[in-house]
Amino acid sequence: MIKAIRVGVAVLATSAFLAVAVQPVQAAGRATTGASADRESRLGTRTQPLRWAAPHDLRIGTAVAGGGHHLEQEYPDPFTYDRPYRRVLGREFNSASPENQMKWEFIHPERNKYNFKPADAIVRFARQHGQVVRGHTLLWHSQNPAWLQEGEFTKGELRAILKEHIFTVVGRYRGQIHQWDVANEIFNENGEYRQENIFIRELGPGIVADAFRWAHRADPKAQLFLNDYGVDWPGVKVDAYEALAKQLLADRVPLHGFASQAHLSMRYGAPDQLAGVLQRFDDLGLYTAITELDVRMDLPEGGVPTAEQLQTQAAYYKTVLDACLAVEDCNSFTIWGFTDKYSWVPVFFPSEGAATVMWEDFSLKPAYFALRDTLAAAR
Ligand code: 9MR
Repeated sequence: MIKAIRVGVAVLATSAFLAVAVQPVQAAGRATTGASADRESRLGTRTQPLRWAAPHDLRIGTAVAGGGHHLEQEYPDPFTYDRPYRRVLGREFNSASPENQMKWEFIHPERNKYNFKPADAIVRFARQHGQVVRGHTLLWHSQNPAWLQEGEFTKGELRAILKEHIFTVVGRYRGQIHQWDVANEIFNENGEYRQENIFIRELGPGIVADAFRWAHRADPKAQLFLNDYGVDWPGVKVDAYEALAKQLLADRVPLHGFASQAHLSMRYGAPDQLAGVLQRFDDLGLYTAITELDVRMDLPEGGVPTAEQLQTQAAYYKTVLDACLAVEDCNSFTIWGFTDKYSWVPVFFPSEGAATVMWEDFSLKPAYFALRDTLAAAR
């Protein structure tokens, strides 16, 4: 009964908010300063935040901007000085993923030097705001420091370097990390191990199991994940992950979860088979998660998405959330940044953008309301 009442309220709210949400686009283009956008932002602050709309067993997260190649010139580290950004971050989410601050390049810039400050700040902020943290990432082919990528190491040295890194970084945040993306993007689209990954290339794929074992010893409570993009539809890449997960579990390696990043483009259709993909890993007894969702679109001339594009985007966001909600142990749902102000998308995909759920001034897009109302209805 109580559930029915809640759902009823959510439905009423949906239609009212969708009407408001579309308004700034039609009335004032991007409307970063328009009156309607202001009104919408204020409405947004008064409505139930995403984290409170969500079912209790599902964490709602975002990437915390900072350190990215797309940010370093203009915005050295928005998390530290953009107060409206911090307010929304604290209000809306109960999980935080450092977008770059825990990657090797940032946290381990020299062989014998770690830089924990930016990651520490996020972990502290998260604690103060009742948020968990997703650690990202330990074994990846990208954003590694030159000393590592270009160094001349024996196999033994390289293995020792990885082990030391994992024990140091995971150990520092022991007990404070909900989930670690231990292995990130380790397969190519054809399901073969990615040879660009220095550890896999030099040490062989068995290093993946070692990374999980070391991470588990360093923080026995953290849930340890495989994480990748391009796994939203069934295919050889998903098959490769399923085979690996089965093997790791058979070998009693501490693997706890499989995650789809879900970087989506409206060019390719909404991932309507994602629930089935996640279910395959749930069936193995693993947690599943959505870790980096964003939905980019081709921007029309002038750069302002149409109302129709925004509705389509909202439907994509909802499709991904629905998939997670449909799978029993999908326990974490993270969007890769919540505002276009700091999104990585336009830098990496120059003709696309508007990929997040809020405009640059934090006013809310239809995608935000689609998430909020879908969460409320599932609660
Ligand atoms: O959002 C991140 C951006 O700031 C970095 O410049 C970029 C460098 O590769 O990485 C972005 O985050 C990636 C994430 O760590 C792993 N999955 C893909 C994400 C988007 O590229």
